[in-house]
Amino acid sequence: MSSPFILSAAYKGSFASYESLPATPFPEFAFAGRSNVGKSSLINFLCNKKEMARTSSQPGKTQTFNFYTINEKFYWVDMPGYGFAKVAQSTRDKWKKEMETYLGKRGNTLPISG
Ligand SMILES: Nc1nc2c(ncn2[C@@H]2O[C@H](COP(=O)(O)OP(=O)(O)OP(=O)(O)O)[C@@H](O)[C@H]2O)c(=O)[nH]1
Ligand SMILES: [Mg+2]
Repeated sequence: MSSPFILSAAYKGSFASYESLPATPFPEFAFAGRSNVGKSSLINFLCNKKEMARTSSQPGKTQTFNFYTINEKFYWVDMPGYGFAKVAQSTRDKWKKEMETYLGKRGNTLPISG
């Protein structure tokens, strides 16, 4: 890994709903934004890994909360696209609800140290 900041990065798991998220020991940083803006591509770029986060030219690729363990110290959370993914309106509505719940309710854990 060539970044001086990202020393390790590994896929942790995918979770379909806020309720299904596990308790985690690390702080979490979520990547949110319009569908197809490049959230998953940015994660791969920052980690210098081509295919850790799955990407697509079609909006609507990321459909779950996808967790990546960074530096064994925190998580990055790749979220579904906000707004106009090419999926059913009911699915977009569900993602909106799940993401807003996540952003509003997910608790902080320990601060980063070391
Ligand atoms: N030209 C250009 N295109 C890029 C670059 N990085 C990503 N892309 C393209 O931009 C699009 C973004 O795809 P994703 O990274 O899957 O976008 P996303 O925001 O995760 O999308 P969702 O998962 O649908 O919310 C893809 O077509 C990528 O190939 C870049 O540096 N340059
Ligand atoms: Mg994505």
